[in-house]
Amino acid sequence: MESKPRAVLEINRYVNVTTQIQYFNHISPIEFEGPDSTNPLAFRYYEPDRVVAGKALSEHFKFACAYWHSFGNTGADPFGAPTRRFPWDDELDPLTRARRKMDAAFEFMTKLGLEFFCFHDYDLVDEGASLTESEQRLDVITDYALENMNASGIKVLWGTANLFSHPRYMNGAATNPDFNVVAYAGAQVKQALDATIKLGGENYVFWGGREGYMSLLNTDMKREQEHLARFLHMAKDYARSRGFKGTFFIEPKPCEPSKHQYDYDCATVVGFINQYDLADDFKINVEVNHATLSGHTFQHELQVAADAGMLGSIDANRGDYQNGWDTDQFPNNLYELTEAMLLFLRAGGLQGGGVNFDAKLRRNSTDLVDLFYGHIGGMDLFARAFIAADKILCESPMEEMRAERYESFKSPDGRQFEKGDLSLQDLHRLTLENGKPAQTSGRQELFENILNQHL
Ligand code: XUL
Ligand code: CO
Repeated sequence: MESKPRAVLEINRYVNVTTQIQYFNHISPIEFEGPDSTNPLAFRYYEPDRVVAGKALSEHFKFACAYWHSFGNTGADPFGAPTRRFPWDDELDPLTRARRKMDAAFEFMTKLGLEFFCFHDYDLVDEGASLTESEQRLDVITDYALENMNASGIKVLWGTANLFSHPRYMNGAATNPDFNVVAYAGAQVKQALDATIKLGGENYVFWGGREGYMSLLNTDMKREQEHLARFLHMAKDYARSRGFKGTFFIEPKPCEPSKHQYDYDCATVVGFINQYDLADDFKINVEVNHATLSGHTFQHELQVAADAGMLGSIDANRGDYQNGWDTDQFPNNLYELTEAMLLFLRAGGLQGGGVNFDAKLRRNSTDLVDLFYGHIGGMDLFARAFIAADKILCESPMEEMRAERYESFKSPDGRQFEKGDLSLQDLHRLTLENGKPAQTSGRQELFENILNQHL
């Protein structure tokens, strides 16, 4: 590959061009050193330019940094105060604080070779006292973001609006029973769409943390879901009228913070998108920990989205099998991710999106360098799993073994069944003619062994 996706690693970007401020000055750019490297600040598997399955790894993944976790998560939890004090948070003025945070973000992404980021409106800058003040702040900070993006080559994978933190959304945003709150949410989405479009964002996400209910006793569910659909149409129509060509993603999650969220899982969202005539513009952003919270595997959710032609993007992280909440840890399970990458490859990759590390450091990981370890581990794991999955598909008998299980549908009767040319009476007649079916092993252990042998 001649083109260098990591051209962003220009030495003058280690110090912010305008401010000369450096936050990660003890850390050099992270390079690929191969599996034998003992350097904890190097990639062992992620070689951005390496071509696998016809494309450079960096193009398959489009790795993105989640602005809210990496530069906003202080380690606070419901039982304890923050454990991390980010140096940029020492600034008292909100716009200065936002600029310093952005300096840190661009220095971090440049050193790591992350070519994309994702943001909520109020990750970029604190919400103002009024909508107008928020809008003014966003205007200023998006100008500054553009300067940094132009200097570094880093792009926006997707933008979104935070419609869940402010108390005004305690009863929902687009699904709030109070029309005035619905209108406020609309105003905020307009603003977030304007910011995303200004920054050349490739996609726009809707995650509805408060779009659900705490109790059905006080909720008109059908009406709320119709409001949500109406709201999404309005957002889409507005963005299209402003020239936005990207894809909208809905990000399913079953619960937390609501007791029940309307975008419960991929199957629910596929149904919603189709029912409300949103399929031309909307696809799905599948998050690993949201999948496990809904009682499915990540692999299952990828498969459901892919089968509906809606596999848009991935929020990469992992949950904890003993805990019932969204722990958002960095990915580290090679076996499971390889299984997921088999589906990713079979689906032909993501439609418009990328792999966004919606993952946060543990509360007791308190150094800035820990941010590097988390992302290096995640990027390396994706590369390693992807390379293994490609080998399994190209070199192992797995695909043939899978196809073989359906071989009988190649018989004349099997073909007729698939075409819809047989009736239930035909199945009755055929069974009388053919007798008892022979027992055929599903060979699950062998499939699992083949996967394991390629790790
Ligand atoms: C919450 C979550 C969000 C979305 C964006 O669980 O995943 O961060 O990704 O709003
Ligand atoms: Co997410």
